[in-house]
Amino acid sequence: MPLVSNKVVTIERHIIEQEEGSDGATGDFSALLRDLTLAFKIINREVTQAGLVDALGATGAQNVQGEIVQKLDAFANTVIYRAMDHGGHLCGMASEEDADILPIPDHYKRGKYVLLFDPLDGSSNIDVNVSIGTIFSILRRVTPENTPGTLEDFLQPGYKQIAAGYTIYGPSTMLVYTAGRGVYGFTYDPSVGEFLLSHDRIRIPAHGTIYSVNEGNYHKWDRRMQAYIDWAKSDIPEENKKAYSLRYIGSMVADVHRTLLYGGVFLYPADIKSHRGKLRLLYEANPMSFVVEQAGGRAGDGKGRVLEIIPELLHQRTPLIVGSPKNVEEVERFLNAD
Ligand code: P6P
Repeated sequence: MPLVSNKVVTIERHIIEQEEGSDGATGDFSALLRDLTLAFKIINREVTQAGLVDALGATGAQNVQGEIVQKLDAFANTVIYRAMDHGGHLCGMASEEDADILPIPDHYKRGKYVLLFDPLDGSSNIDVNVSIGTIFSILRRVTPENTPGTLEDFLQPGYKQIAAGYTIYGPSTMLVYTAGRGVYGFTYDPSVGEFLLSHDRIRIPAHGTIYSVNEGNYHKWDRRMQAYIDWAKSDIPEENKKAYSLRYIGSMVADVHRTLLYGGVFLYPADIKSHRGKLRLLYEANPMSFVVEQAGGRAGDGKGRVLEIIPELLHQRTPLIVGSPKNVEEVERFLNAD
């Protein structure tokens, strides 16, 4: 992916240029994304300093998922809510960390969008300095304007998203997003405090030789998924196929980001313990699927397209197979075999 070299394009400038090109743009959406990038800058500062201050470790509390809440999870959750509650663009929010939807305080104007987010995905890796990330998804409300957002505004299929993306806090911090007109990557330059366009119109390779899955769950998978994994890791001369490489970080944002740039496939299948898999549909699978599809990739749950799943619950989970189109087709060929 050629880095943008001769222009300094901040994400603010990029969003405005994108808006100028789209009909019906009101500037509302660009203001919303600007507020969101402020939250990412604050989270980035805390994440990069976590080892130096008492920000590592757990809070001792559990979230709605029954997972131990890390201090940085709670911090990121609060930062995003406070950055977004007063801008007048949202009528509600939903977070992985909270059981119910988060209302906009009555004294603030309510807008025409809802925001769903996983404030710090992969947070179990925080204490060992592995890349983690924030995932976000934006939908247009479907209930009457100027009223509090309701669950109906959130339980929409992923193809209704108007924007989605993630920020990965790694060796460098990058924001990757799509608003349905291609995928763009912005690398954070802390010396100027700006996200600068570094990956213009990201396209996922048509095929890759990396598969990314937690093979520790192999014995819990359906035999068809086991057959795919056995095939993926094998040299098959008669098919002119070399063994694929396994790369698994255990932080979805990092694994999907690598898949987006290098190609291949990331999988979190259903298993005999978790019939719907582990990943959440609304604020993990849907936003990542939107980004990968916009980059020319595919995203399925083993039966169909992730973005066409009709949600029933805010925190429902889904199996996920996402990546290069040819790699996802390879998996689906095994899952649909007799
Ligand atoms: P496992 C992190 O907790 C997460 O939600 C995703 O970021 C990641 O892909 C997955 O769980 C890892 O789960 O079961 O392989 O440790």
